[in-house]
Amino acid sequence: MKTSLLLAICLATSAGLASSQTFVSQIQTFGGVPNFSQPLVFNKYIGNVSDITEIQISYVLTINGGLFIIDNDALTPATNIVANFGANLDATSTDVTLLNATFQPVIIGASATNSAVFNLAANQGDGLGDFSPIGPDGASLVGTTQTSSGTGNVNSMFFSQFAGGGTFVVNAVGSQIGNLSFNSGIETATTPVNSLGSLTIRYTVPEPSSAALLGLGTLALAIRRRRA
Ligand SMILES: [Ca+2]
Repeated sequence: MKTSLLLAICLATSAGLASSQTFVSQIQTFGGVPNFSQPLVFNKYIGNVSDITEIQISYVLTINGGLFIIDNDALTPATNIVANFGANLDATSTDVTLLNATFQPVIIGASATNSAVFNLAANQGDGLGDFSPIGPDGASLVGTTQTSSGTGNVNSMFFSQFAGGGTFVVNAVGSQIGNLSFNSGIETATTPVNSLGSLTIRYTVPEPSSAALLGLGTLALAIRRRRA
């Protein structure tokens, strides 16, 4: 009597051969003196929305120049006044939804600023509307070059808006920042900063070559055993 046993072991593609991913990135630049809203045109991903595992939006914002004058016109000193002077960046769109996993704007309130702390004496004889930077009751903050950058991810429920070809517009919305931590009796005058920067949109999708290799990852092993 003979029996035979056929044992087939199939080793399916497992984690070790998982498909690699690649990035499809596009960058658009903006620049000028805020306030502005500059439309930047990006391409949608050409392919299936199901390919997309991540949509990342990043920004770089650089400011330079400008002058922020503060002048205490009150009869009392002003101490430890924090001055922030620079530019703010928001990314907005009416074509696509730029919200993250917690439904907050992906890029909002991104800022590059000059900051300094001032101690101002009580008013020294100048008056309202002269914006005198001369101390000890006045000071000025000269704009220097400052850069900030950051990244956010689009909520996956909106990926379909970014796929299938065509274009969409993202607005780089720049605005001036010039504020004081305490401003009672203090007047300010601003020569705006200049700003420049970029927005990058990056799709994470499968690497084509790896996807093709998935079909070759199966190993079949047959063992035949006979016994009398
Ligand atoms: Ca003054």
